[in-house]
Amino acid sequence: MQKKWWHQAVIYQIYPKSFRDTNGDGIGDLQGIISKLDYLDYLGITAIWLSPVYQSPMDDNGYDISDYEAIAHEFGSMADMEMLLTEARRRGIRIIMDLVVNHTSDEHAWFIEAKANPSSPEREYYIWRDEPNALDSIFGGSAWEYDDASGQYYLHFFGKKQPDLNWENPVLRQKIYDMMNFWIDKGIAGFRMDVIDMIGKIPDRLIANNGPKLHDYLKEMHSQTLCGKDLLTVGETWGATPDIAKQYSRQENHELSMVFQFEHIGLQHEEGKDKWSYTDLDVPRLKSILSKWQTDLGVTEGWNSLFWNNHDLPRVLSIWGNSGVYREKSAKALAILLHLMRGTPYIYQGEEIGMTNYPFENLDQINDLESLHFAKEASTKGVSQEAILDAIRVVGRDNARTPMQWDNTENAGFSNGKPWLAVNPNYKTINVAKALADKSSIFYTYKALVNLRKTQDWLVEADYEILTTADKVFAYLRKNEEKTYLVVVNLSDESQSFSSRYDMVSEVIANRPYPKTLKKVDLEPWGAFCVEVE
Ligand code: TEU
Ligand code: CA
Repeated sequence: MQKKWWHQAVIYQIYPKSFRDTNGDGIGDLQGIISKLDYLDYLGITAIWLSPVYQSPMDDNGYDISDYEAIAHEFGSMADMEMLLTEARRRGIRIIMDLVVNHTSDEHAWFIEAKANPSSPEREYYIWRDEPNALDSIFGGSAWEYDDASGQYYLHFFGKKQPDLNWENPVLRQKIYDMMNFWIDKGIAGFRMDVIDMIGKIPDRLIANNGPKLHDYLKEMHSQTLCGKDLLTVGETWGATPDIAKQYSRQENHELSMVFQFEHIGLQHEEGKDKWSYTDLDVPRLKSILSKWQTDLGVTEGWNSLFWNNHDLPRVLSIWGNSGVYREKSAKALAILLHLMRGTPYIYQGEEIGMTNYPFENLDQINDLESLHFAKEASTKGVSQEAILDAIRVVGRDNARTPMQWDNTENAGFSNGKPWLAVNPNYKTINVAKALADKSSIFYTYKALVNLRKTQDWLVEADYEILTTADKVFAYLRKNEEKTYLVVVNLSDESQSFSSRYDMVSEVIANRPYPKTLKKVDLEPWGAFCVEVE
């Protein structure tokens, strides 16, 4: 394996709309991000994954792009974007852009032309059929929308305002590569690729993900844009198995640096059902899934990404940790567990201070397209309002999207105006200012983990081995030729015990006092530690 900068990187995801508002319109902006670069620098992160900041009608908060080479006016201007790149570079922070090329907005000039003029070349950039088939939109309902003017249907795997692009069209593909090069030339450090495993779709055969030409397209994209540039690319691939992930991320394949796999996230809901059928965490299954990914990808065959959160997922503390009495303890435990595995860790804004889900009480508080579609469909099927709200409170996407909590002043220091989405009422106790002032806060555990990632080679190279323990204890070894490290985490609200044959050599990180012996350790709820052993 050729060592790359992103093997020792930690990436911080920013959802711009909710990070920091500087002009009082209640919407986060690029100047807001610039104003917080010193904070991110202090945390120590290597790069920022910026959720979309391109021009957009914001039906899906920027995942519906109407101009790939312009900045959304809500967020600022191209000059602000250039300033962000410069200011970030000055602090050694790289910027990774979100690349949303499975679909555009219906307000993109291509789609406007395609609709207005069925004989235009742009018509072929999208997918039109005389009759709809059985394909469903991921947000609910049919994936086909009727267009009166031409009497044809267009495909949209997401919202109606997100028509799917036709990757079979070589002219369209070239336009996308040119656009990517426009951003690469501006000095960005890579791309997070939105639902990239859908670009090889074959609608007529009901194939959405992992279509037959997907990897050909990615290789072509690589040769036209990424080749020789040392950029980080991470694909969002809901359908990836370890074998598929190797195909994307094996270096000789010249496709992507890594992918986000979601197999562990699947444990948030009942097997075979949709995300709204939320369920309690099955710790033994979490152990086996994460361990499988650790061992199967190895170092030479592929590369993992490591994450608990993103802008589509509930706050991990609320779903798998403990957002009450053990909030601090469980946040640190989950962080230690994940960040000492092999792969590139991602931190989602607010995770580093232990932000939690929002106590939504009615649908007027919801902005998310997916949640609103679900509420509509579920109530037609007779599901009660209470059950709908329960599901949204547990897994709805707006939980991750409430404004970042900076301090205990009005609106959590996010904005002087009315925030576009309500601030979590717990901002007086959970905020950055408070976390920074307390050396034992969650923030400093994250800061220490980020620093370990940058300085400890074993985190990249050492092999992984799971240990047999009590069901709710997750313990693993990282071993290289010289050294062995032991990570032990109690993933429960109850005390657990852990025993091993190891002796402790030195301390690495913990959310509790280090044990005196490893022969038998009494682990309090959410206790976690890592030590070097022999
Ligand atoms: O998400 C892809 C996707 O499949 C999600 O819709 C996911 O299934 C769901 O959100 C889980 O709750 C990406 C983006 O991350 C998401 O924000 C966009 O809405 C979507 O693509 C369309 O661009
Ligand atoms: Ca603003």
